[in-house]
Amino acid sequence: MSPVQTGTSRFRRSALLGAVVATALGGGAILAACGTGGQNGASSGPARISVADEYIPLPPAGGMAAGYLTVRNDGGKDQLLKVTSPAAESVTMHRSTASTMEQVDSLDVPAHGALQLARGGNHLMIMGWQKAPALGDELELDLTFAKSGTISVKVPVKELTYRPGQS
Ligand SMILES: [Cu+2]
Repeated sequence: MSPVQTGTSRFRRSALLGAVVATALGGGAILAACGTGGQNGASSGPARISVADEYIPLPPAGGMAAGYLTVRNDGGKDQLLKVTSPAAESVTMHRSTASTMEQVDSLDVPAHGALQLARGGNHLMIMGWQKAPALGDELELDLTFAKSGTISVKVPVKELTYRPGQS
């Protein structure tokens, strides 16, 4: 899915180094949890990222939009570092706490798990549209990961009440 093929040998070395550091810090449980059936401990392998359930609820004219998606990972851990869009000036990552939300510089993508950006939780905030989004538009988001490079997704604009799993 990644359009960017990173240099595999350099990549493997840093991934292995990461595993050594994690073990030294007492992260053995991570390896144990992911160790079944993997060659050389699955969590030390490359991240294998894909994006699912992406959508943007229709924003008020010219206004700020939220962006939701799920980053799935069938490999070692990764980190979402940056999101940009050619359709908007600014895309930021936010984490919701009990009563408020805060902008963050990165979001962790767990090994053999998923990073969820969903209503009420982590989300993207998108501002400064080149052109007001309309229902049915597909807006490009470019997600940059620490290990997996940049992945571009076309994100459909949906009704405000949309939930993933509906058509
Ligand atoms: Cu926010």
